[in-house]
Amino acid sequence: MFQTLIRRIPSAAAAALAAVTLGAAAPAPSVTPNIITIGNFTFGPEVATVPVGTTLTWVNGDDIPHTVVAIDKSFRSPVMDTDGRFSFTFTKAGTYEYFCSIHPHMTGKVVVQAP
Ligand SMILES: [Cu+2]
Repeated sequence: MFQTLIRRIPSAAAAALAAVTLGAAAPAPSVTPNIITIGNFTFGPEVATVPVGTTLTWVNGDDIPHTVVAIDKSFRSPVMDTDGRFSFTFTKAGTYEYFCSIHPHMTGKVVVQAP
């Protein structure tokens, strides 16, 4: 009887510890790569909605050079060849419309939301 009780204590303590550990676990951080792919003369997604502080990376998947230029001049990439990348961190809320300066009919938009 006494020994049975002793044997139960460690498992009960372990269960309690496991419960505490699980309860304290932080939610997994978002690992979404914030990538806008340029393909077939199109930005994908054409409209990206992100929170303030997000870094977006454009990747040129076309066999043709492209650029990313904000209409309000807040960012401007160099010419990106195939697989070229350009990143920009959005520190202010707002709507940022952009286009490719080589092919101005290519347009996209980033909506940056305040926290
Ligand atoms: Cu282009």
